[in-house]
Amino acid sequence: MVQRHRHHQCHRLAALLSPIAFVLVAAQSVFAANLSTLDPAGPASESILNLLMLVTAISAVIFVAVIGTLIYCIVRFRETSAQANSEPPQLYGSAPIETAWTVGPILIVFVLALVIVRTVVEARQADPQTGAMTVRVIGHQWWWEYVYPDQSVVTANEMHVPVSSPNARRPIHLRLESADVIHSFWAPRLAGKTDMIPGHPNDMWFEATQPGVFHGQCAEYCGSQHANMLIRVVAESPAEFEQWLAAQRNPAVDTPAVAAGREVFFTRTCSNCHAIRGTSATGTVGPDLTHLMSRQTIAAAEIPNDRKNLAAWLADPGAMKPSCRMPDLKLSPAQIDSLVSYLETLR
Ligand code: HEC
Ligand SMILES: [Cu+2]
Repeated sequence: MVQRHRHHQCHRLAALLSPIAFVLVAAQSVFAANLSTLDPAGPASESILNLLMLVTAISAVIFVAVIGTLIYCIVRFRETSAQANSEPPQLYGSAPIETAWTVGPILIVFVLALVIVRTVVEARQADPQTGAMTVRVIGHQWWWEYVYPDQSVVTANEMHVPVSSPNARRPIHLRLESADVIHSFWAPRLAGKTDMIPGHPNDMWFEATQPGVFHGQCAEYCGSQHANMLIRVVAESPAEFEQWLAAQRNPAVDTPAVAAGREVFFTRTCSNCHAIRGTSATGTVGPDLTHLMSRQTIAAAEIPNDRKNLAAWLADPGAMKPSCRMPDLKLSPAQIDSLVSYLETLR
């Protein structure tokens, strides 16, 4: 009996602590994954953080005032034995108090509305005229296509941008589109989230003021693999970025040693869905593979890009990303092996 009781308390304690533990673990992983709105890496996310801090500060003052008054009243006006059976003086209506608690909240809401509208307007017009570089972001179930129209570059799942500094600002303009359903682009350390609506392009602007790989997440439920539609934004020095651009612009190299794998690629329908510039593969259903090996991950940042994972992906994409839009093409182990060798030359 005692045993059971102890056990029970243990459960209670666990039940009490588990939400706290959950929040702590979630917070820790959000920071580790480079996803925290509390750690801005550019002016767009910074203005959102300022707004958050202001709203939190106002809420904290209200919280302290209300709870403080409550505690004061509980202590100050608690029942003493002398008054046990008598009613305290009753109060009916008070014009000053009622005016105060009507006008106060209206003022607070009004001030908040002004500040929020200002932040939203600022975010919408963040200086497109200072020569922002445009990147078209096209959401697909369940991966990201990145097109740099003025640089003639097409890539997938990992967007590269130059770092912006006060004397060499490099603002980025994202043109947000969708190939199928509604998605939403959100890399919290860089900017707020904006929906990607089929047939209705949206725009957003950001600057990355420090180098790094900033993570993000599709923020609008878009089907079964929505949770595995992750974003990677690689912010690098302008020189590194120019190098990356130049490499991406090149067509794929043709390596005679992997002709067997190349043959499989063109006979097993891969080229219907994937493009490899410099070859006759021009499919647009799946990610552009011209420089596949320049990316650290595949399948929307889900899976590290290495030989083992590429082979597993080709053996059965659905096993790694259930119900994804790439079918199991029933390749033989030998075909997979030569295909992976070919893919590995796409640097
Ligand atoms: C019916 C269209 C279709 C065919 C055919 C197809 N793929 Fe795919 N492929 C896709 C789609 C869609 C994705 C993205 C899946 C996701 O991340 O949700 C993809 C992803 C990939 C990726 C990961 C790319 C990245 O950057 O994430 C590789 C590699 C790949 N396919 C190779 C191949 C090869 C090799 C073949 C031929 C054996 C092939 N695909 C056939 C549609 C197709
Ligand atoms: Cu999505």
